[in-house]
Amino acid sequence: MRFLHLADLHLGKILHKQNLLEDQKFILEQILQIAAEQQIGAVLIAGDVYQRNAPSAEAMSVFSGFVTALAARHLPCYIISGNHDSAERVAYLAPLAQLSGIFISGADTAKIYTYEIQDAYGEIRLHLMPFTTPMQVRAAYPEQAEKIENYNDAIRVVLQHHPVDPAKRNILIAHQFLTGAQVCDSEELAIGGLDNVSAALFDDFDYVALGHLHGPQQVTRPEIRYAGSPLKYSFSEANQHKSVTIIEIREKGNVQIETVPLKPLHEMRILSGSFRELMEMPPSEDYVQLTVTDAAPPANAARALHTVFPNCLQTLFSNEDSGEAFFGNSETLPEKSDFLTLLTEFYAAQHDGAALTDMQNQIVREILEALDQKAGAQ
Ligand SMILES: [Mn+2]
Repeated sequence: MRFLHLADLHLGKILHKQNLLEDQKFILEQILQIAAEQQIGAVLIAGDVYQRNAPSAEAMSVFSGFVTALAARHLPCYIISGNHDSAERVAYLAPLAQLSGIFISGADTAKIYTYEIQDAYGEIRLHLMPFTTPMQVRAAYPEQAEKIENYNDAIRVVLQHHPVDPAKRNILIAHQFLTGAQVCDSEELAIGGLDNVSAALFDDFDYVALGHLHGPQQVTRPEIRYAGSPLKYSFSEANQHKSVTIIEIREKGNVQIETVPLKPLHEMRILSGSFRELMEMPPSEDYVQLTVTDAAPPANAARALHTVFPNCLQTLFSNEDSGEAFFGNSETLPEKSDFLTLLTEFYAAQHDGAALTDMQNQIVREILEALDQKAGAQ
C-alpha cells in the first residue's frame, strides 16, 4: 500500500502579521491532487494540525474541509496531535470521524492508539502516538514516575506498555524531537535538548512517520522520517525544499520512500541591497524579507519597498559600515500618514533632517488642493 506522510500543517499560522490560510488551502488542494496522481491508499498526519492550542474558526474549517475531501475520496487518514495542538480539540468528533475512515489519536496522550488496514500482503498496523510530555507520562504511570526524567524516558515507558508484533508490518506516527535531527526557527523546542528522543527506541517499526521538525529529513535510517511542514513557516526555511513523503510498503521489510515537491502559492525569499537596488528589482508577490543596507535609508523606505514587494513580511535595516541592524522591522511601521506628512519626512531624510521652507510648504499645499479639486470634479 502507498501512504502519503504529512506533518506540521500549522493551520491558522500567522507569519509576521500575514495570515497564511489562503496559502494553506492552496497547498492542501495540491496535496489532494498528489494523492490522486500517486494512487495513495491512506494519509498520515504526524501532528501540529493547528498552529494554536485553541485554533481559529477559519483554521478549523480548513481542516474540516481537508479531512472531508479525503473521506469523500475514500482515503483513510490517521492523525495525531502535536505540541501545538490541544489533543482534546483535535480529537473533537473523533468517534464520528472514524465512521468515515478518519482516525484521530485521543485525549490520553500517554497512550498509543492502534488501527489496522489491509492490503494485498495482509494487515498493516498503524500506531498513533500523540505528542506527550514526561509530566503526562509520569501521571499515567505513577509507579514508574521516578524513572521518567526526560522525553526519552517518557517515550520508552509509553512504548514498553505497547507491545508490537514484529511479524506484522508496523507504522508508528509520532511527534517528537529525535536526537541528531536538523532544526529551524518555526519549531518550538525545549532549551538544552531535554526533549531529545533516541531513534533506537523505534527499532520495531517498519516506518516511523514523524512530525515536529519542519525540514524534511530522515534520522538514522530512511524509514525514520520527518515529512516536514508543507509550507515555509520562517525565513530560516527560505532555502528548504518542501515536499510530501510517499511510502510504499509491500511485504514485511520492503519499504520504498520517495518525495513529491510542493509548489506554494507564494515563494519565500531573503533579499538584501541598498534601497535603490531593492526598488529596482522586478516587482514580486513572493513573501520576502528585505535587508536595506544603506548607511542612512529614507525614513519611508519600508513603505516604498512595499510598492515593489506588496507581500514583504519583514524589512530589516543594517548599516553596512557597522554591520549591525540599527532600526526595527516593518512590524514597527508607523500608521498611515497623509501625503504632506510623508513628503515632509521624505524631504527631511533626504536633506539631513531639514524641514520644508514656508514657500515649499505653500507650493505643496496648493498642488494637493488642486489635485483634490480635480479628483472631486471627476
Ligand atoms: Mn510543528
